[in-house]
Amino acid sequence: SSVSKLHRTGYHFQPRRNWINDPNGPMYYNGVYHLFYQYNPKGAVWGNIVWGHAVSKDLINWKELEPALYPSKPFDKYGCWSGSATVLPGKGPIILYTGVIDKQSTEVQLYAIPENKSDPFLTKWIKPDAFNPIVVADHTMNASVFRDPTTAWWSKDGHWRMLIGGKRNNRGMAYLYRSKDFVKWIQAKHPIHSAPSTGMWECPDFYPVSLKGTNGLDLSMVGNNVKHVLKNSFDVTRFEYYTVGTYLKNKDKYIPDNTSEDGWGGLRYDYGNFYASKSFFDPSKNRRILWAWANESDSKEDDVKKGWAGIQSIPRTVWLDSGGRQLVQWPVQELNSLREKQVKISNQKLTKGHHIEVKGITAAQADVEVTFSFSSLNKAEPFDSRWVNPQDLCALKGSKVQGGLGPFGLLALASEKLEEFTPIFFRIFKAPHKHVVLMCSDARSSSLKRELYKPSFAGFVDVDLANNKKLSLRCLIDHSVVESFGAGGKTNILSRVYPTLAVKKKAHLFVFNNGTERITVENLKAWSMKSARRT
Ligand code: DQQ
Repeated sequence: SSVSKLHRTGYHFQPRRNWINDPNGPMYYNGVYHLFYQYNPKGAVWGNIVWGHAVSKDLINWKELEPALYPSKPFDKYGCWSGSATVLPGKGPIILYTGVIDKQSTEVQLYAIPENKSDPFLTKWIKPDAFNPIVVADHTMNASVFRDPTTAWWSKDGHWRMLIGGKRNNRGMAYLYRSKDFVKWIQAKHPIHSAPSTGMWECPDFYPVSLKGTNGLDLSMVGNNVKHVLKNSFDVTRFEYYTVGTYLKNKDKYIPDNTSEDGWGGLRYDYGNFYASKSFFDPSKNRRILWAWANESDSKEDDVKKGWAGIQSIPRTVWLDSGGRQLVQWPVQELNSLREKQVKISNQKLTKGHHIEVKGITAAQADVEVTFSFSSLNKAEPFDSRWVNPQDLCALKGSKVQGGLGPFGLLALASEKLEEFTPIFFRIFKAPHKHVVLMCSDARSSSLKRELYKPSFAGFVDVDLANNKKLSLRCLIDHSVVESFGAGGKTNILSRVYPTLAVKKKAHLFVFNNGTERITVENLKAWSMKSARRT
């Protein structure tokens, strides 16, 4: 039906129909990228979970295969939940995943191997009975919050190690396990890390990042110029947090740096709709790639009507910022192969209250890169130290609230007369010793439809404007997706929106400024995006 098609994505991954959630076991093997995902083969709501499977040569165009893992054994009778893939040198890939064994949601950890390693798409997977389940919760643990094994890493002491997410009382836990042969696993005495009052840690991810340059590192890589990242998905709020820190190998401990707040209030990959993420190392291009699930923001009833729910983010290359305090992300370069018609704007002045249309592209399916500049910071409004939560601040100071330096940015998925639009913008404040940059993607004005979740997503951007009075923004617009990268990927926000007027050819794109300081659109490039091939 037409409702089902209006908001379907052109180039963000989604299967032909039905529900999806977490990305699972992403990997590169024998020249092929594999993406598995939590999938309900029977409908557009969560349930009957199997591992959907798609393969690609370029991370953009995907071929959907039959599910790779589905309940077939007593140990995964009630669901094949999230997990990861590890490519063992010389031996091929192994999947570690969580099986649900009963209606009480008792969770065990399982492994699966390809039936035929030389099948180019690894379509069939087997779950050997001999050692499965490979890990069960011991009597001190809560087996219904014990899941999502990570990719394993190998250490010179001859052991593989991996993490499993969990909770003790209300403490989030990343349990650590060791194995010599990948099938017999022993729990380490202590979790690699835990934090009080954070609730269940779902989908942990743990990996090294280089202190120099943007290259990714294989998991087993440890050395001097390396830090580690630990990310957890907090079941309670459905937000993810990560820290940058040190992995003390001898002690099997991970210690976050004192520049990384640990727990609520910590760093986030994305300040929007981005959950259960997972990264993998791509040896063919020496990069680490990050995927996440972006849930719908419409109602369950809408999803049933559409016949589908859930998409994957654009795969993002991820690396450590040169300051060493945070990560930076950028859409994989392969995405550029979908760029079609291009339009440009340069050196365009924007005085207060002005918006200018970016014409000539398919604004409902586009890629936009823009750099804004301004000549002074003097008009930045005073920052109130009580504004600790950027999302609240964005709700208070939305795009329509006039400011000093900002708000300025883009109006995406806008109807001609602006009855609907999703503004993605910056607003700059002056605190006693620094400037505070707010980046906002405000869904409140995104749709005339009422029964939608329309949050004013926002994050702060850690940039030094004193020497460089510029801010850049990239937006991937895809019918019901606005995926934004601020300041070269330092602060990112994925939002799901469902315009009723600003659809297909009736969608428009504008640049705007609503602050008294004049803003210059130094350089804007926007492209119509082709749809990804889906077979
Ligand atoms: N989704 C899976 C779990 C995981 C959760 C179930 C995170 O394994 O903890 O579909 O979204």
